[in-house]
Amino acid sequence: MQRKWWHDKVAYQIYPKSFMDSNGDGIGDLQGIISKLDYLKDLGVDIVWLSPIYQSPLADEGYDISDYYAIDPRFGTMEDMEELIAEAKKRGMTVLMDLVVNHCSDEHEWFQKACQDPDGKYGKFFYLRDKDPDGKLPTNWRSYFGGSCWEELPGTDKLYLHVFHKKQPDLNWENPELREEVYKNIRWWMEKGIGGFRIDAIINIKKPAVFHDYPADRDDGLCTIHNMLLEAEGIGEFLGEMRDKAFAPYDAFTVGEVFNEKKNELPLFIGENGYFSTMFDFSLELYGRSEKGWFDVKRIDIDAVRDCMFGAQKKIGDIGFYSNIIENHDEPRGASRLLSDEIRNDDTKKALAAVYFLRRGLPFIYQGQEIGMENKKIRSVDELDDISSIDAYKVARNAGLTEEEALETLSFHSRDNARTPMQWSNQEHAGFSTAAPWMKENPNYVRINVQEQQGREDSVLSFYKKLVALRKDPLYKETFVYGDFEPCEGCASGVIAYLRKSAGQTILVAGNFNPNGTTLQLPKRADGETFTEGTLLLGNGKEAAVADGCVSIEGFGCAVILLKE
Ligand code: TEU
Ligand code: CA
Repeated sequence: MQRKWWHDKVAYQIYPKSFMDSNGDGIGDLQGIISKLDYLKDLGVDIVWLSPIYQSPLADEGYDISDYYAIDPRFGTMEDMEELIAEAKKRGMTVLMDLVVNHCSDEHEWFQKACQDPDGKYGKFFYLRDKDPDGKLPTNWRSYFGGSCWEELPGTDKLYLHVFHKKQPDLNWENPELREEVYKNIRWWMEKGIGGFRIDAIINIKKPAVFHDYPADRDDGLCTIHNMLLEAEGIGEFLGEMRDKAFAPYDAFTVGEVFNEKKNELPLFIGENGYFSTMFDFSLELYGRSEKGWFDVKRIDIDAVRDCMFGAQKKIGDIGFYSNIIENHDEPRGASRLLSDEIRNDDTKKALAAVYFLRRGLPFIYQGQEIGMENKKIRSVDELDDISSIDAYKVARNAGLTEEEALETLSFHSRDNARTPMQWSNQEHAGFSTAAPWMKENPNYVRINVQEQQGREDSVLSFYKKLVALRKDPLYKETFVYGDFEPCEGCASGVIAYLRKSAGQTILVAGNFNPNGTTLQLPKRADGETFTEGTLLLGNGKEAAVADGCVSIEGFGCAVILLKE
């Protein structure tokens, strides 16, 4: 595999609205981010992905862009952005923008012009259909955020397609003029000195040649959008063109948000000269999902976490590099979702960190994950900000859940869980702002915050720092970055363990998520002998020891052990 500059790096996702507020309006901003660059540097971060900060009505919190060339005043100015890029560069870090081009905002000039003249140039930037006199919609597709995908094009006798919210009209990628506009924008940002992009919802850009209904899967008579995605063929032409015309000339680093690639498409997406540098491994996020809605999602336990993590490693092999995550701005907190109430504590948060982070691939940390931030308790539907949570609440109620049960579901799944303000200190508003934040802080900030963890040797934050440093340590880097991944089979339930191996070096990564101790069998050495000794490279304070081809680990322990060959 061809080696790339980013393979041995560590990435961090910032959700700007909730990261740090510099001017006391309760909204996180670019100057706030700049003020925390040293914190990120200290953590060992190299690549910083910003969720969208472009001009936007914020109907979907920035994933609805009304001007791709402007910064939303709530986040700052273009000068602030240039300063952020420069300040990051000074510290050896690079900034990624979020590329949201499946759709724009209905407040974008293109859409406004399409409303004025649907048959003109900008009408062709969208998917428009004539209204049927009988009111029948062009298709029965359900948008990701609920309800039909079709909405009246204001002031016209037409409808437009939106697979997300109605304020997010889909852009028509079949139109070469639209595609050139996208590439122009990418090049413009690359010229500004960013390192590349995280690419939003990209699989949705290709639609089937003929639009038609699929069998309804809920009482609303609509069907999931996945039907149309499955039928759509030929996304590669668009993605290959975007790579060649926009990314490649700048050697841009790109990470795709790809949920539904088809079988055998992995090499095309992230293999040698793939469409993207890397894409997220979403196997944990996809686990247990139900077409019925969030209320029907299956809870995940540690054995399922292990199966997801190992399955993805097996699938990717050495085709390319996945980007590894346990949470992001669309998901509940990893510590809350992946660790059940009975086993969630600082020790298991560290164990989870070690096992996800040291797999093959590029590790991403989502803001607050490094201090073990958790879900919040949602007590009322009025507290919800996220449009998809509001829909999920309705879906749950329609399916017969009580208000209490529906709120319970949301406390577990809501995207708002990840969007509460970053917990910097135990001061008022979690040190995020001097004013009341746009979204209420999680009350547990008094206990879980950066300030408290910063100087404390055994904090979750200190563990993350050590983890980052270990992956970059010249002594072990080759193994962690490029080494093979070999699962330890036959472990007890609740244990995740694997080996990372390169020529002459074998490192065990193991987490015991049970309250009781466990002993696991190690695979044989390359020479057929058993491992009998090891050196602990990183642990969480619990006992771990190698003897006679086995490793024993105390309850809730984790261990990264260099095995003696
Ligand atoms: O998400 C795309 C997506 O399909 C899923 O994240 C899914 O819609 C979501 O989890 C439902 O709860 C991307 C962005 O990450 C997300 O924040 C945006 O809302 C969406 O695209 C539209 O731009
Ligand atoms: Ca602000």
